[in-house]
Amino acid sequence: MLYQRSSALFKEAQNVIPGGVNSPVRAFKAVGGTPIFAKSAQGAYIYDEDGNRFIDYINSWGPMLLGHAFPPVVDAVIKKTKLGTSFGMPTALETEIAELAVAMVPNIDKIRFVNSGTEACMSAIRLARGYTKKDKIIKFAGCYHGHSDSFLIAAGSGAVTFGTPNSPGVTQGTAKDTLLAKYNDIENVKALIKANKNEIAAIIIEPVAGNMGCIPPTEGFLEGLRTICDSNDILLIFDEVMTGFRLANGGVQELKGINADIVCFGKVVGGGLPVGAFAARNDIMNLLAPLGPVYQAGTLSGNPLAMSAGLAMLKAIDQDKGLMNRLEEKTKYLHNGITEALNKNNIPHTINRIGSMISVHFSDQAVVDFESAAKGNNDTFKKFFHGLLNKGIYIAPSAFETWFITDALTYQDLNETIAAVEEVAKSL
Ligand code: KE4
Repeated sequence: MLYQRSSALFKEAQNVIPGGVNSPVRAFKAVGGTPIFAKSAQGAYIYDEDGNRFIDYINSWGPMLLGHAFPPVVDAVIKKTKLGTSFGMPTALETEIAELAVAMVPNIDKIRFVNSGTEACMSAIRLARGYTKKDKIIKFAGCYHGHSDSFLIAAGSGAVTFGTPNSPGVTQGTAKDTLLAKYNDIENVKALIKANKNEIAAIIIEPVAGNMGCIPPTEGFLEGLRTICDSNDILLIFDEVMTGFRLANGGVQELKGINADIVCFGKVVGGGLPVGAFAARNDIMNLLAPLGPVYQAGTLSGNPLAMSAGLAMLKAIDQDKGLMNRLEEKTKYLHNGITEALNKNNIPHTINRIGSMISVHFSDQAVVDFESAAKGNNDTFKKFFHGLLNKGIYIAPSAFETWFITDALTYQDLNETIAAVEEVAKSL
């Protein structure tokens, strides 16, 4: 593969955009090398500025569940664009997508649309604090809820004390209200709650983690969180920015039969345009301005282009009763093929998979939390990433990310991917 054009574009970009990218993970820092610049995409394929074609397993970090340039989304956006791109006024379209989302997702009465997953999670925390009149939150090491200050927190000094900022610019004043727990460790959560009695407003979690690779909840973990929240007047927030409308029409709440108090969405819900959302039952959502005192706003929230893309996406998902099963089958097929290819070359690895989310970890231990995910061999991952990239397979440029399967992938694409893995495995 040649990347001359991408290399030149990257040099230019770095003069005017920090690190040459508008989101850090795109810069290939975790795997080295020069990021490739996308020129176009169609279905399961990305085409870069050098004319290379890649089978895409990032899919814009999740939104392209039905493939790039999905015709109903493209048609809806083109049609809507000609009627005006934003009004800053309510539109019937917002009600239509809200009604559909509320019908698809269990345990929510109202939904508020915003412009990103970060905004959705940030607003959900504020709402939970407003509702419970308590300040502290618990998040889990390795879970990512966007870049608002409350979430950019590393583990604090003691196991049950408050967190410390993990980015300059985040104040200690903010960090003191965020506690860090271990994913899949219910006893650790109980200890945190005991040490911070009656101070915790919410527990926010990726109910299936996707930001330390894909890590499903262990048996009973989510149920345990639900019980703990019920007996301690704590709201349970499911961050379903990745899993929403991907793992089931109703997300993990439907898949696992566990009710969250607030649910956050992003990615798929916008069909590739900037959309986030948060939703809950009436007694929580009615606290939001202009109804209630909890303020939250946005110039482009619910804008007609993003809503038309999102509505086309949700309609397609809602009406395609075989979609989730097809996605699961394709992901299972890929899982089995990669396992066989790596075992044939005696490469120690662990693959985590649930629905259309899958991740490959070069570790011979189970990957159940951030600590075990961090034990993966990153040098092997870097070789794996670049080896696949040079064979036209584009996976996430970090071992701490998930591959996103799209329904546009054919079994021929999957076979091509498995063959590439087998080839690359020979040199790992
Ligand atoms: P955005 O603000 O990037 O739309 O969403 C933040 C967010 C919230 N919650 C979860 C579970 C998420 O995965 C994300 C964003 N995911 C990353 C990929 N791991 C986005 C990629 C990027 O940062 O460029």
